[in-house]
Amino acid sequence: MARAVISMGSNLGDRAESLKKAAAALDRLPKCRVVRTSSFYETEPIGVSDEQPDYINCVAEIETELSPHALLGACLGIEAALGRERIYDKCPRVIDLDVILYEGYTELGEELTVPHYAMRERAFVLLPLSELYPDLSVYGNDYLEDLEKLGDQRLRKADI
Ligand code: PH2
Ligand code: MG
Ligand code: MG
Repeated sequence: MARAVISMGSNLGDRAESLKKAAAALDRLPKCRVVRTSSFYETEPIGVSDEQPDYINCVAEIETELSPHALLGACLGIEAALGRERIYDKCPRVIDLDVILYEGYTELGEELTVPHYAMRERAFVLLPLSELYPDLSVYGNDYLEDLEKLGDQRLRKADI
């Protein structure tokens, strides 16, 4: 069994409901169990080139026997089942599930990059992650200093 962290985001439709459905779907996967999830945060869009609605983001820690690539495939399947449409890069979405960390595993690949290529620049990932790992030391990676530099990103706990 390995631990892994999935980052979830939504900025279309009933955002909180989509995150809850995605967490339930992750928990229902064979060889996969959701151990704990962070609070939900309402977050401004980061790194997008157009006007977009705010997101709701959270992270979930899972325990899994799926390989990193099988887990990625399962996440893409859940996104499709919840109605995600890919119209252009970083377009608004009903649900996005990213495998951001996987215990004992790193890869810099076309299909999958672990740790996630942009997580160090994203308070919407690091702040929820700090609820699960208060010192932001996760599977041998340290993110506390990264989060300290992101004070200008606007986000707040969602009232759900
Ligand atoms: N996802 C992106 C790009 N920008 N911004 C926020 N606040 N939340 C996201 O989930 C997000 C984003 C690409 O996946
Ligand atoms: Mg993403
Ligand atoms: Mg994604």
